[in-house]
Amino acid sequence: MIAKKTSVLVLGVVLLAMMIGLTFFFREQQRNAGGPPGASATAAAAPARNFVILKPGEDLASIVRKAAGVVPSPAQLAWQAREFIAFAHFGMNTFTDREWGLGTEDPQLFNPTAFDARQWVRVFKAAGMTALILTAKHHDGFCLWPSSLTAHGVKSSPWRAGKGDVVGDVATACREAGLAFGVYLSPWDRHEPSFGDSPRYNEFFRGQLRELLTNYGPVAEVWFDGANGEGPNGKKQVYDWASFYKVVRELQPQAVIFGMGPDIRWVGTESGYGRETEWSVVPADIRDPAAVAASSQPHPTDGAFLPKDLTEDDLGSREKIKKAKALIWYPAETDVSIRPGWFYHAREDDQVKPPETLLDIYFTSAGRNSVLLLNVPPDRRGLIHDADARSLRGLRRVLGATFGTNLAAGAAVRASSEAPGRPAAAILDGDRATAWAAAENAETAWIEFAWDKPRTFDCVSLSEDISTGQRIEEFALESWTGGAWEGFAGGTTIGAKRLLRFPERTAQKVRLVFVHSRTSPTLASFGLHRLTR
Ligand code: FUL
Repeated sequence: MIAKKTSVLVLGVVLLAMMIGLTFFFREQQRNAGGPPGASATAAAAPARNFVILKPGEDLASIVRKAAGVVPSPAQLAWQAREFIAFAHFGMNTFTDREWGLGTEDPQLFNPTAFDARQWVRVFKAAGMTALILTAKHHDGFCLWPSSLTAHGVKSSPWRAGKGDVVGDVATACREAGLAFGVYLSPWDRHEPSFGDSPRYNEFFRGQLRELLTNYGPVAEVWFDGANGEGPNGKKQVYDWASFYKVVRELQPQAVIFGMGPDIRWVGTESGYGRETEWSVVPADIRDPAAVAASSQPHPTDGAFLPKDLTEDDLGSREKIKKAKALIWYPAETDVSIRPGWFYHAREDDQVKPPETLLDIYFTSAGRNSVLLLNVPPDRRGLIHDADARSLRGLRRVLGATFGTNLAAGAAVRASSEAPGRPAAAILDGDRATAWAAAENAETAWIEFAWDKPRTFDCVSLSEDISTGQRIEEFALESWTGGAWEGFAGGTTIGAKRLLRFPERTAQKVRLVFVHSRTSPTLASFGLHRLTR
């Protein structure tokens, strides 16, 4: 009896010692991480940042915790919420029927007959798009605004007797309609004589940026294309990227810089079909401008992409981050055109992607933790062609009918655990700003939804609370069917939004299981839907 009591006592002491040890270990981990492993730790830990430096030889558990502590900057968070953005390729190529102009085109050719930026914006807004990025200058160097630095642009065209300003009209139309406005300014310029004369062209480019970022109100996104070749004199340009970023930060601090830039990453394909597993936290070397250029530069002979990181299937798994020197929040934008080309060509009027294809693309871009940047090129009149507008209306109809109603609403929600102030009920309150989080350091968890009557659905929508980082590595969906839990769908990453489609299912209880998470999983929203065409 005494021996038994003693062994119970010894066991108790050992367990207590282990708990103290573990708590100490986790505290240490937290301190080393320089960021919070869980929301409740935020106040005590170093302020959350959108990057973290790793130590040489750091162990994987520590790296994973650090990865979970990397969060988007306020500008990146605002960009992510835009979800569906319009891209408008319009310029000299519209009138020459080319995709890449040579830079030698006569400005007299630019003459839209019925230009109306408000019509573009009406079409885009009705489609549910929240922003518009305009090609202020494509590779041919023709400027859609009256730049004081070159004569090659609208000011030398017959359009509005050289007094027109496409950038100005589009920026105003966006502002009036409440759409964010962004500019694409091609670094590669096949017209500008100073191109290739590196310091001179860098100054010229900074000057153009200054014009665009000073004269047209707030700019939400600056798009730096990776395509790059020789200038008119055959010389290669060495860009001073850091100085370009400085101009953007100084003049439009709220803007994000895409592509050949530090804030937003090219998803790695122009098909519209993003990767299944999309991490917004990736090794920092992916952002190196030389690497980005190598990825996005189509090969001169075969049109294939050079084999470089951005096009790989896996950018941010444990395998990838364990070899990194630093990790950054660098989320993906998926650019794709509604037509085969980026610019308008009358011969492609019957090749506009139908609503069905656009819907697929929406599911595999916005629905895979990315922002969808859909290009809809205005025609030679300077209007969005009816074929494109029709397709966008079709898409909107399906999206509205499908996602307008959340069949999960009204459920009784239960979770395996809750962090203080982060209740499960927040998932269904319709407010993305409130979220559930599992108890601190719970790397697995579940949430159960139960209704008074069965629900029939064939699609699910999930959002992590990315303001506290991206954490979920694998999840599964189960329904209570025939007296047992039965799996019917699942995936890896969730991030800002994850959409899944599956064969129709009817259930009165659904369980969402977080199989692996980098630290306590969070969920801002859960939706069950029925695809309605
Ligand atoms: C590419 C460019 O070369 C295309 O013309 C287009 O602008 C696309 C969005 O990016 O790199």
